[in-house]
Amino acid sequence: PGAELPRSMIFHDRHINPQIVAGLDGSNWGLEDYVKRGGYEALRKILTTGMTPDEVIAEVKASSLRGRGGAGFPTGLKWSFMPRTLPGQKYLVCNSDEGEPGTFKDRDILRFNPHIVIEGMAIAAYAMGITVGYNYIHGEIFEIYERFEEALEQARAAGFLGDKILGSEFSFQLHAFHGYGAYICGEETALLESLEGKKGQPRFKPPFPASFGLYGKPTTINNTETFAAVPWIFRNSAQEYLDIGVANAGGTKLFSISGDVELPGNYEIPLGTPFSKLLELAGGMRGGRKLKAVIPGGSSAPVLPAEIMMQTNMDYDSIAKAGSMLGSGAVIVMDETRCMVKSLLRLSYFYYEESCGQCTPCREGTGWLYRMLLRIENGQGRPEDLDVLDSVAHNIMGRTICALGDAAAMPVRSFIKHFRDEFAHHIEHKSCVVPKYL
Ligand code: L3W
Ligand code: SF4
Repeated sequence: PGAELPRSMIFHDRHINPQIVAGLDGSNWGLEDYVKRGGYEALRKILTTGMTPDEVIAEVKASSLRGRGGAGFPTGLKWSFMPRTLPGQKYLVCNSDEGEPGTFKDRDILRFNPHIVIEGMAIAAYAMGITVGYNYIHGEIFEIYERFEEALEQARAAGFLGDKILGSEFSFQLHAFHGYGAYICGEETALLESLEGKKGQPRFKPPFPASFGLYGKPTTINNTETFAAVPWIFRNSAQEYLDIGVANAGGTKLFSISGDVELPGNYEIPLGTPFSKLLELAGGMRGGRKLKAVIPGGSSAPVLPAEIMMQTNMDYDSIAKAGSMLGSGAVIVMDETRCMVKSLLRLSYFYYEESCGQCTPCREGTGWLYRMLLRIENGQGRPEDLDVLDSVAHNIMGRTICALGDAAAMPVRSFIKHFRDEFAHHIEHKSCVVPKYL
């Protein structure tokens, strides 16, 4: 499917589904195969042609690459925040602590193509005058961590990492760090705390990591997929990258599709591709059922009804205009058999469990949301509950240290906004609007 789309930058095939993933038996992830695919050419080009760090940052800016971890922040701009000429230690960190429900792209990049992340990080380190980096890998995925360690050894032995890389004056030491498996450690400042060996709790921002990061030193943190996108830009050009996507968001993006589709999996497609095309790539709706709703950007993003999604393109601005977020690109597809109360209850339980407990609105509010939804699901809902739910969610938003508070509130507000009748039916009739066997 999708043969007319441009070729993948990250995988051999743009269209990764469980069959293709199974076909990649893991034997071609190593250095030799990566180099055969053109790997480390971008780093070599930069170091041997005398491209300056400023030129590297300018090229990333021109590509309109935006952060793939959830916020979509412009990568070149973030790199330019690093006070490069300031004396003292600076750090580069890769956020591979993928924990957002519905998201499973970074683990596949690290599983099938770890060197592309190493090359992207080395280029970033050169651009920002950084000599030490860490890849913080989600604590529940052991084999990825082990593979990354192996890839690091290969890169060091071949002179792509370490002192005086490829005979240049540039040195970069990169290390893998196995995280603790808590969702909150994916929040950038909690990740830094955790990397320092402390409890993974978010810090107040500002100061941003660009000025006060790891061990209080200037630090740049990017997502795994963001680093993985960098080598292609330099092997080809910023303009070509930009041309693939849309005006202010260049390139392709990996979408992790889960839920009620025939072929759940990771799909790499150009930003701006219509959602309907993505659904088609994923084999369409499972069993030919009707599409009911989609969470387009991981569980923190507001849910959208089918009518809106089918008219929307998969890029940051289009999804924002439709009322949601592209987030990390995790597309959760729900068909007509899904109960919206039960789905929201499941999501709310997640945030209630994962709240780190530092701020009252999040610590208490996520529990209130969960318990009220449980009451409705169990047939004990009260008529005023929907307004109370919305008001609790409203009062969490913008009043917490990190984005987890908003992430817990946004699904609640959007589910009630778009599917209020279904919630009201649960409360009034103490039963689900979805027939048990469709
Ligand atoms: C220096 C400034 N740096 C912003 C940096 C900042 C960060 C980046 C974006 O949340 C979202 C969240 C989740 N000087 C700066 C500056 N920065 N202004 O730019 O910052 P921000 O605050 O917009 O976002 P964030 O705190 O990084 C991330 C959403 O992503 N999300 C979460 C996904 C989770 C995963 C996962 O598990 N892998 O992806 C999904 O939608 O809700 O809104 O680096 O330092 N003036
Ligand atoms: Fe912790 Fe929640 Fe506050 Fe974030 S918003 S710091 S997860 S209590």
